[in-house]
Amino acid sequence: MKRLLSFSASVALLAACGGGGTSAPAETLPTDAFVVTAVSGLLFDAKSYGPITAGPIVFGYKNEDSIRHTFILAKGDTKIPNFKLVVAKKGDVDSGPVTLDAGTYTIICDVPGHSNMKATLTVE
Ligand SMILES: [Cu+2]
Repeated sequence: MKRLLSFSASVALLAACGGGGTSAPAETLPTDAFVVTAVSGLLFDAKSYGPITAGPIVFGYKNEDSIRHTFILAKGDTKIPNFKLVVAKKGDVDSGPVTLDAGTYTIICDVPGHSNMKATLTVE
């Protein structure tokens, strides 16, 4: 019995240490997230997204490019406060909740030089 216990403890330890070499476990996207992907060529994977329903929503952000990208929402010239997703490298994901009123939003990446990374999000 004692042997069995220590065996499973070391398996758990191995599993926890497996993979990337970082101490934090890899983040995964919530299954209910609305996912936007950054792709090569300083682009999002679509020019427009939605329509989605107004209210609380969880966004997921996925990086299929090799450089850092961010995900910010703006309505007109006003950025939605306290909401920013960051994916630093290929394969990274980030997610977070935000509550949106109906309207047309712009999805922006604010990394310097990425000013043409823009897409439209329709909320109704
Ligand atoms: Cu970018």
